[in-house]
Amino acid sequence: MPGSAARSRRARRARRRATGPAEQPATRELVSCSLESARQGVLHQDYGTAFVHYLLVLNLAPVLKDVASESFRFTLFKWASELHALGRVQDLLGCYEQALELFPDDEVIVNSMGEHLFRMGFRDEAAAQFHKALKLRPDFAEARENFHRVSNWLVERWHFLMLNDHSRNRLYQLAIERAVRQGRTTVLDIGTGTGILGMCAKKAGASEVFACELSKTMYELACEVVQANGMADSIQIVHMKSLEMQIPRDIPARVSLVVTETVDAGLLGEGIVESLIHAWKHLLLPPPPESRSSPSQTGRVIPASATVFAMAVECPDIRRHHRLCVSAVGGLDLSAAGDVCSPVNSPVVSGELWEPYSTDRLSRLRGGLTSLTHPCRLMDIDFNNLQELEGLCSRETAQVRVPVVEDGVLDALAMWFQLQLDQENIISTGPHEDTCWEQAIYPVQGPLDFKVQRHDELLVEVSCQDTYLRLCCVAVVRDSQTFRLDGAEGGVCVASAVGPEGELCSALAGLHTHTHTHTPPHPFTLECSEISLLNNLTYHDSFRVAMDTLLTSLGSARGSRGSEVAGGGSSEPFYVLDVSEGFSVLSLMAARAGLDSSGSGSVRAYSSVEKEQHQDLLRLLAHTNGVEENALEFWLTHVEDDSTRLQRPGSEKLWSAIILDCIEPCGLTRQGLMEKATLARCLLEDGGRIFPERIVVHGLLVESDALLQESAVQGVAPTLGFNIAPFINHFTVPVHVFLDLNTLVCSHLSEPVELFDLHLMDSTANYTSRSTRVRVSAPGRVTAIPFWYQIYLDTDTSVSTFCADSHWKQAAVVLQRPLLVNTGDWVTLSVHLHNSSLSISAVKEQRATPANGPVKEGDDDHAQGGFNGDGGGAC
Ligand code: 44T
Repeated sequence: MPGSAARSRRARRARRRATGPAEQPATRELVSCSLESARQGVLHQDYGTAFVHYLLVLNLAPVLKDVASESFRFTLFKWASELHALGRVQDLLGCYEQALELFPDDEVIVNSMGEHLFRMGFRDEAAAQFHKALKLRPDFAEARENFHRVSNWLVERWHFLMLNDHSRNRLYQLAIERAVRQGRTTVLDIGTGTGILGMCAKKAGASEVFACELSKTMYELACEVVQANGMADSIQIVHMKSLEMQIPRDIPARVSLVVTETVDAGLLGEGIVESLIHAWKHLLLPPPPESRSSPSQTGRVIPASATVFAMAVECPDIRRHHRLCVSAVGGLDLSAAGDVCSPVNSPVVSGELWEPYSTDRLSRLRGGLTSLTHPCRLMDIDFNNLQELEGLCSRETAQVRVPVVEDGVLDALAMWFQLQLDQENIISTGPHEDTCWEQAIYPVQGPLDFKVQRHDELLVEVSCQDTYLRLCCVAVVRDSQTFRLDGAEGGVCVASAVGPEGELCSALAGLHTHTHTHTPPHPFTLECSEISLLNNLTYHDSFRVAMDTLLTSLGSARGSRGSEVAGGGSSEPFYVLDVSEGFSVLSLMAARAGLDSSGSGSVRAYSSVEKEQHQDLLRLLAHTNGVEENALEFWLTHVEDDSTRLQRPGSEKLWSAIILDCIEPCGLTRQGLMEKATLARCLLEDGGRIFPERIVVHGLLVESDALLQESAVQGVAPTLGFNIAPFINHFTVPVHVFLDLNTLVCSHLSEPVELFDLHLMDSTANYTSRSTRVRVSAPGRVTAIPFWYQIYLDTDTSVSTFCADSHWKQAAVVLQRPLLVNTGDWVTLSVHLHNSSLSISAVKEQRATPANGPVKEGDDDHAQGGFNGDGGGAC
């Protein structure tokens, strides 16, 4: 956090001392004048002036703190939001620092400062504020919700998975014990996380253990854990990236063993090659020469090496997230969009460094997959060989031929690896292993109507670029002819080819000859969730139906009004606003619907799509769909304030329809949704609508160990004998997002039930709490309540966020203390709405005494979970 405050704080203290006690008459006079100025400031909404005067008053006369605290807070929040809008970040933080000097224990100010820090991207600092606010008042719901939100960012969920993976923990422990036994007793743990591997080394008898961790939150957590395990004096942890470590500043001398698990699903994405090159050059003793020398005088790395495997797959679920699979949606022809691609397989993304793969568990992909090749060993990497590591970064791309064994659409290369920790202990992240690991998925771009065939060969290029391992299927070899998939020179075959080659040829030629007049030099890039949204036919078709219905009804209403007034139809267009986040074609669909609905009038569509490339794509689609330029406008971009965003230009005019984007792809309602709906309602013309008009939340009871594993370190047994769980479990969040309920390993303990209604059109129908009784249909442990939404565009048209081609994932409240239930039991699910955020709790009803009503079985038997998005969802 900006640490500029110390000097001004000293100056303020000095000023305060010089001013003298508040009892002096001159001071009293000043205090009362200033207090009056502060009040006037508030009255005239001059919050900057008011804030300065309040500061003066409360510094001079602290006795007034009690009476003035409310107005002071109000002034602070108002002034802070003005400073925020003006981008005066330093001033804003300065105000909060001054406020906290006066009210260091005011949890509301502390929490609010955290919210500003979070918005500015200072996540660690924000977390510290939320944590502090919670310590000050443990039942402070907003601070708790904020803490959960930031926890998701700070402590990634895989930390829980890794700590719950006993076999992985044990294998690392065995390898470390072996190395220490052999005499490698000075150890550095790179990327220590919770400190577990460093503690293993110490416990195994290492004489000196050092550790580094680049995440501040994880570093602090590691310090806490190491202390709690009585090793604070024997493990020295530094908060830095290993690449910045120096001898003797950070560690006294070179070590004989580096242990690290800085590997992601794509093996190299956490920068292990770079870290180990640096470690070999600066932190490790030299490797053992051919002739055996004492292990204490030489260096070694755990893991010793890795072997990379890959196979080609056909998988509709991967396809719909990375390629445009439909040629039209909701009456719009999309063919002009060309080869839309996701950032993951985009050839160029302006200046940004994207991981060239996404990650998922192959076994959990919706609809399964078909293996088109056998798993193929692509490369070996020796982490104990500096020359090899250096060569990897500079080495030319390696090419591997992989035989196709099954016919199918080539959607992706899936990759995993084996980590040889040492000669005896091996971890595999393969799809058939029972581990916590996901696999890396490299989507392949190519024509959708083209299938690879048995006896084809794939040419796969393997390289190491920007710390990532890149796999690219560059060509298909069929009957000794090579057909390039990457558009490289000399690849596309002659047009006269016939038979199977002809088919392949024309498909590939099609890939490279998308020469629409407007096609840009590079394909359009959309987020995976935006591509799967475009592929969601049901969603767009439903909108089309609802939009047509609305335009027809508005048209006929106007017609009858027009005939009363002027004796004819109205030429005033319908104004439709789409405030969807990210890329959306709904505005264009509305404009297009205006063209189709003869007689009902034309539509002026307003899109809030922000990115230039997205606007270009919409303009292009407008053009190819016959929508005139002036029928589609872009605006509302860069406006923070919703009330301004929703106001139509020429504000006496009103909207015929406002399309709100209610549910984030991760499965949560958008923040501020109900407030936005309230604003939107006031801006509608007579008979106008908000889309959707209503959202119904559904949920069910399930038993799922998989979800528990991701949410907290399970069980009471210490992890490898260490006390870690209580510390990391502090970052447990009650709501899980981005679930795929279709493939989640779980058993259903009840039928789905309706849990809550959100009325966006009819404010009078809204309520804040609702309880629903759910009958248990199978015995088990209720560990989670997954939930999803039925989105009603109007009374007759709805879409579910839990359907086959949904671009939405689902979310679930996870109960850390499961409810033990039997068939026929009743569980009461209570949902509460607060600030557009829903929270859910589950209580088992006691069987024997139904007359007593629901009984809570201890504190944690009710799940507390705010489920509301934070806008940070990613594919
Ligand atoms: N997750 C895999 C990736 N670090 C593991 O800050 C497997 C994902 C995964 N510290 C599901 C399942 C799984 N110097 O805390 C992190 C990171 C830190 C460093 C100091 C460095 N050079 C680095 C590099 C990274 O190391 C810790 C572990 S990284 C492990 C990544 C369970 N989804």
